[in-house]
Amino acid sequence: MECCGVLGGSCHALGVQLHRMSTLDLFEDMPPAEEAGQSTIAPGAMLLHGFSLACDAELLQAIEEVLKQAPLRHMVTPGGFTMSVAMSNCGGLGWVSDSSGYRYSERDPLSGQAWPTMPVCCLELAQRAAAQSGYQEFQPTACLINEYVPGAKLSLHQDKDELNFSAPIVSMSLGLPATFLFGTTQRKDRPKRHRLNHGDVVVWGGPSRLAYHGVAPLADGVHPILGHRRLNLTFRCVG
Ligand SMILES: [Mn+2]
Repeated sequence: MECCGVLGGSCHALGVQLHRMSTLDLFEDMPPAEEAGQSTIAPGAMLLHGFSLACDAELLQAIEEVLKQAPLRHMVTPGGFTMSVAMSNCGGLGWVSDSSGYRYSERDPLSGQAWPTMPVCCLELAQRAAAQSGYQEFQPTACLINEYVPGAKLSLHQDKDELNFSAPIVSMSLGLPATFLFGTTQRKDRPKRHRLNHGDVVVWGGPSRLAYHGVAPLADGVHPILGHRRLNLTFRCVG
């Protein structure tokens, strides 16, 4: 079940040259010792520090392959706004937004084809993160891929386009750090702010499944692997 990839090859779609990584680069990505482990950010919501670090190269290569088939694109909200976050999907279902609303679709509207298969290393890592957070037998059917560039943000919202609220949501952060806003199920409650670093995974379910959450505008910076970007993979069981 371990998915530690070999550091080889290059990710052209992501502009990543993984073969340039050295052992030193890997250690630079390690969180300081006091941040290791996991913390509860709300009832039923865990932040797993550095959980995906051991297989970040394999994850990124797998996502590169997905994005060759289903490129990142800026979707339009039902209200007519173009989202600052670029998105794509893999898995049986993909989240889409257009003038007619938000929904899950079996097909990529750009190509008319099924979304790419969810890579096994991504699926297994999501399942391990869920189990580590107390959610056994997580079976995600959708993986949304979000790309943030400096300034991109996601306003406070609930994830409620799924039919199944008993399954948790698993969210993996790669690249530039972000400020994650995580509140309660009440919009009026001010959300807490959590820094998400490359390799961090957040899992929320149970009493926090419908918590309001969002991402503050991404600060500029340079990540050693992803440059001026942050990638976020979000795994959901839709129905
Ligand atoms: Mn969300």
